[in-house]
Amino acid sequence: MIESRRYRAASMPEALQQIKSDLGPDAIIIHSQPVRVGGMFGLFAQRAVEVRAAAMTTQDDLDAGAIQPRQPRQWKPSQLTGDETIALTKESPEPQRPATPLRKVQLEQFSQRLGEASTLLADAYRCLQDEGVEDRLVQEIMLQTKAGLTFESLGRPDSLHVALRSAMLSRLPRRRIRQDTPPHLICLQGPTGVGKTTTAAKLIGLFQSERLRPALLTIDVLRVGAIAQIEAYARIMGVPFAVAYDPRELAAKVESWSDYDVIVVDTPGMGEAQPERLADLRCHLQALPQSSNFLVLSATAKTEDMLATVETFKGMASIDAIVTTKLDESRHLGGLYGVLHATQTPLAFSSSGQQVPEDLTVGGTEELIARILASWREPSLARGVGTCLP
Ligand SMILES: Nc1nc2c(ncn2[C@@H]2O[C@H](COP(=O)(O)OP(=O)(O)OP(=O)(O)O)[C@@H](O)[C@H]2O)c(=O)[nH]1
Ligand SMILES: [Mg+2]
Repeated sequence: MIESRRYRAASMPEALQQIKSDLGPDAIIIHSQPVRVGGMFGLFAQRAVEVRAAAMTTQDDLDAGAIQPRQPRQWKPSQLTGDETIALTKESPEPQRPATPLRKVQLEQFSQRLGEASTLLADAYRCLQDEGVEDRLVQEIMLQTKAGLTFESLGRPDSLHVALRSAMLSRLPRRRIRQDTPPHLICLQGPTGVGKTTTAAKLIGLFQSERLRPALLTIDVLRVGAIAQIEAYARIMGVPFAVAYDPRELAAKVESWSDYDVIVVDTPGMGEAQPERLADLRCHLQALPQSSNFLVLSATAKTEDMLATVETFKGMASIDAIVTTKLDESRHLGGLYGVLHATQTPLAFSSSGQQVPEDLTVGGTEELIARILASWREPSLARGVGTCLP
């Protein structure tokens, strides 16, 4: 939340001191102007400065007392013009030095930059909310973004974009899966219809393009047509293929394929509503303790469903990475970002289309963040907000 308040003080240093103690050291000045207060019939009025300042606040800030709730203090109604203004009284105000023209221009430029920066930050805040990033996470990202800004970068959309992107990136795990040195055994798991089999075929294509020797295994003997579907992919791509009907067969096949660089295992779709399937999968995974388990999640799923799926599959075996599919069909990706953040599980691959093997990206975290931020940059730039000052 952005907290904005108006102050009046005898001098700028006095106002700044009060703002810092009120809104914290990171408060920014949005606007300031000299004013005259008091007097009678236009006579004996004293010079003062009126300042509007803002700071990003979170509930934590309020709870921890970093930002004090608004309180009346040394209130002199005769010196106030607005009920939001906080007047800082002094027995004998120091005479103010008149601003030189150069200082005045600098001050105006500074105020303008701050105004532009707060517009951009507010736009970014709204964009993340609209994309479905959970409120608390939006606040954390915005605070980190603000901390990453320098005076020179204030009000510059490109600099703010960099700070925002790096704040979002830094909140996700950094581990990466390398396509040229993948794990020897990759097991794809997940709910029904998310794209496990299609992803398995895409991975085979990817590893072949790295001149590796992949092989394909399935334990999905439940769905009608499942074996035929994956067998067709194996035939087209010219890789060894096998079906394992029980954990013993699975372990034996993996053992006999130890010469292959990478073995991709496809599994039947399931969720918490199918406890027998989950129990069966657990038995198969126990036969493959060396396997890297990749959970496949469709980006079109609801955030709560994705989180529930992660919990369900974590109960089978540890999840080493997430693979996301159907990015091409999802309009808002903030929920997926939140799942990666909440689970602190790396994104191994991203799929955005049905084309095998083309529509697969290794990793995809940067692309995900770029897509989330795309709707922020466009409206701001279109309105010409945040042009760079000389
Ligand atoms: N648009 C789009 N469709 C995809 C993507 N990945 C897979 N699909 C499609 O999703 C459908 C289901 O894909 P499968 O690979 O059979 O899904 P699965 O998870 O193996 O399904 P089950 O084995 O039945 O649990 C197919 O029509 C795929 O072409 C993707 O990234 N984008
Ligand atoms: Mg399948």
